[in-house]
Amino acid sequence: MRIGIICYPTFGGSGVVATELGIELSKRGHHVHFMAYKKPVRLDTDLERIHFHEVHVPNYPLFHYQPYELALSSALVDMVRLHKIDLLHAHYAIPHAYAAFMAKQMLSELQISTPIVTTLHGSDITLVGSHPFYKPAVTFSINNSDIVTCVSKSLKHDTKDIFNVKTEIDVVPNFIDIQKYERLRNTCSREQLVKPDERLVTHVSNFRPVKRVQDVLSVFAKVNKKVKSRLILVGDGPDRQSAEKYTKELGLSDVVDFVGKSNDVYKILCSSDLFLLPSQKESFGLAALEAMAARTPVIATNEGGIPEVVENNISGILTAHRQVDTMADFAIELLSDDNKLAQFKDAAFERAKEFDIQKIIPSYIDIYQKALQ
Ligand code: GMT
Repeated sequence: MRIGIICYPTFGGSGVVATELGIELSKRGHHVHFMAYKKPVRLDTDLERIHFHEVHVPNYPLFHYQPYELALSSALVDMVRLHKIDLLHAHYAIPHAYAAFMAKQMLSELQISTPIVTTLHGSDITLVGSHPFYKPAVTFSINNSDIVTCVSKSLKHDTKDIFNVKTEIDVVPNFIDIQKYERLRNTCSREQLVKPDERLVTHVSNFRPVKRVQDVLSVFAKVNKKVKSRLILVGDGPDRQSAEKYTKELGLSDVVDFVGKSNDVYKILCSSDLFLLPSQKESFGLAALEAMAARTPVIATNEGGIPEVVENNISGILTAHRQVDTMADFAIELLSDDNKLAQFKDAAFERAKEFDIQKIIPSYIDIYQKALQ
């Protein structure tokens, strides 16, 4: 197949999932054409059958907002025609599913039929998409996709709850390449990050308010009083500055590192003893799954799709959100008990294996074939 993937090129989970999906499809002999305003951060364009097309939006002074959707839908039409693309897979409803629909309409005037598969990722539904300014367009985009998928049962439920959805929604969970994690295992060097008697706690996110980075620090402050430990926060976003300020106020600057955006989180995750994800809402929690694939148990909230990924009291511990004290107590208990921690680490990895890319990809291939019929 010749598949066009439209995604965000940033560190967010939707872009990562789209990229890893495309790479695996290319390994299986499909031609994958990515379309985004920048090369996706995890995309290696030297790979065989992988192509990247950058969407340019000409800057015209008349426009207060440059019309990205227009440029994207025009670029999609060109790409489909030039590369004989069989179908378009839009990751994130806004504006990708909408632009894909416009392209499909333009192509149908040229007697070219281009099915659209849309994957909803979470914030496009629960946070941004449900805003009254976007809701009609998102509803329209969902209802006019040939096939719609969601990354968790919880997100499917939310989508049906928020929008007047007429299309069936398939749940296809996110995935990780477990073999890659296994291969990287002997490159892990914990001693570079922590002293032998220290525990390492980690958080990875885009520092948006929904991630509750402040709770990460509050939990860690309590943990650090009882357990010799360090905290590494990976990522960047609107709450980073206030988080750094809060770290100073807590007097934790010597044991907390903000390392910014990174494409190489594995080397931190594989050295970690605990991953914290106290999000207020999370449709799936790919960051937690990546931590588990690196054998790191997770303390998270039981919000959204997280319980579909992390099994409470087995591969991690789940609490209601804002329960900083409870999270800290669980973290102290886990980090103070070598046997229990080892058990949780093994369980986290076992759970991650269930989301191996090899198990999930066939669902997407079936969906593509169904869309093409
Ligand atoms: O979490 C974010 O803020 C980024 C966002 C994205 O679109 O990249 O993540 C969403 O999609 C990920 C991949 O499917 C999921 O793992 C995240 O849980 C989801 N984020 C939210 O629902 C807040």
